[in-house]
Amino acid sequence: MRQKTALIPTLRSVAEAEMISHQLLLRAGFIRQVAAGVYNYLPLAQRVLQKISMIVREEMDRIGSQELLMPALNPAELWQESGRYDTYGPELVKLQDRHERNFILGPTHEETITDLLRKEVNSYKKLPMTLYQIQTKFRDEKRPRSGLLRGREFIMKDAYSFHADRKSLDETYEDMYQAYSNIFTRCGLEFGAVEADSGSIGGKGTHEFMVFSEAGEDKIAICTSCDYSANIEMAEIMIDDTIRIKKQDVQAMEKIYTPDIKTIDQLASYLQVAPSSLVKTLLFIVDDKPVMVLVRGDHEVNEVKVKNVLEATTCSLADETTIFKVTGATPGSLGPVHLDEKITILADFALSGFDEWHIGANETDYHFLHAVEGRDFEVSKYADLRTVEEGDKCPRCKGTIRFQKGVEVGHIFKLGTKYSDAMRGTFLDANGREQTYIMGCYGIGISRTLSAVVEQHHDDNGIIWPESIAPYAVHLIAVNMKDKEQSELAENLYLQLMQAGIEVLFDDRQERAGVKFKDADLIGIPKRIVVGSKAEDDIVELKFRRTGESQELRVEELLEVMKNN
Ligand code: 9G3
Repeated sequence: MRQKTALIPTLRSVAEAEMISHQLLLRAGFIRQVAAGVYNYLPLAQRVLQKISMIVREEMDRIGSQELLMPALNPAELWQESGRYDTYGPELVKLQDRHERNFILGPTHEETITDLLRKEVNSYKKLPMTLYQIQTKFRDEKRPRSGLLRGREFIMKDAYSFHADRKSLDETYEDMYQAYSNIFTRCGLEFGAVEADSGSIGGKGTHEFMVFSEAGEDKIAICTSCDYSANIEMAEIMIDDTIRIKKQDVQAMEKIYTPDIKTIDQLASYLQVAPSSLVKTLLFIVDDKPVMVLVRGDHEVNEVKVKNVLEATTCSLADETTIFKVTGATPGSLGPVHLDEKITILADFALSGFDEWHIGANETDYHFLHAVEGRDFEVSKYADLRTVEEGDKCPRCKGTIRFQKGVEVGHIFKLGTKYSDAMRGTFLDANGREQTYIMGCYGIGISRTLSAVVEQHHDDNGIIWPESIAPYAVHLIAVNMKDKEQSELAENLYLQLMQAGIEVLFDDRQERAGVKFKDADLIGIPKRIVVGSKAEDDIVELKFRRTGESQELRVEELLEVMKNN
């Protein structure tokens, strides 16, 4: 491609753009914003997207997954059938056709594919079957941000697998895990596969592929001694198994007046004790029912764990009005004593050894001292309910947990029968009995992967593309196009490189050398050939973007080197 006529609108600086990848993609002329969370992918970006897609296709095809293409425009009925038309609310892009029939723009395709399979694949003989597509998805994010990392329109590879039994699902899951590892390795990413929230499916039902980056929105808990890693949304806590003998003779509860004390820290300084000896009480609404959750004063409640312990689908903190209705008190004075018996009380494992609890009295501005579990109130269930913290012990090896930030580029799930049950997706087994498919689903953010690569591969001067997904293999630069020797040699090289099947971007612009080199650094093509003053001797420079190393070569040598690399 000749740069003279290429659409590569580089910029010396950009105003906004919080993330380095967003900034560099704008400055290097790869993307332009069309609307909040909606982007044009300019020619260079499109080439990178195509390369990432080809790697994805090769790895998917290798494990026997078949490519198809489903529509972006989907009838609302399918989403009503699964129940998700209402549960996803405003994030789902909804629209009507001219006959006022309801449609959505697909944010993911579990419904569409289940509908297809239930009509077309009804025998165990066709199973397992895995299908994938690479397609633009639509999600009306509340807060689109960070360029391509959280767009309202983005490119995703989504795959779905259908199985007659669990074992088959496990096998495909393993294949996908391996394929995803290959894909991200081939894209030049440093990543980790971390255990993630599997909802009520349980077990090791889901992994997120995380690219380590300070710019990431996700926090990952990583053990410094073993290979345990998990999203902090669900990272397990090591259960301390020391047996504690509780004191038997705790004095009777005492009610104390605690005006203006709303937080654990305030209560701790008022009572002159450490926050870790106090109990934090929160009220959640879990599947429409109030649930009281108790953790140690210095710990944080993990909503995802609360939801999973109760095998629920929704969980959120109760608002003040609800709290008052349920307990008769304001948020700073909640506790498990004298609570309606019908309300579930969950307590974190860390509280199981507490002899006496100092807790809210369910009466505004009052607390109880010396409450004893079993005597003054009952806990419905002890469980792992708190969020991990740096320095906690690893749940596998008792090593130390540290945090890292990451960007999620892939996610694999064992779905089970959630969609096939809801939509009656069935097949006949070997005995002629009707069975529900067991499903898996597997996603890769293609446009996200592109920005994650830039996030990991750049320097102060610009992007440094890994060869596997670089928009071009070589950037050919004629320092002075007005110089006849230089322009002729460059033109000649351009033709020869193309004939050799090498992808070349040829900077044939009548620009100053400084401008050309700055642009080349910004764009980040891995190899650069500079045709300069030694053109008359048939000598050019070959320079590597990553290391900055360069060597002078005669043209014949250069062509040999290029063909062999
Ligand atoms: C929606 C909207 C947003 C969503 C979803 C549905 C996330 C939704 C999860 C997934 C799961 C997997 C197939 C590929 C791998 C991931 N955001 N998810 O289901 F309606 Cl508006 O997408 N899907």
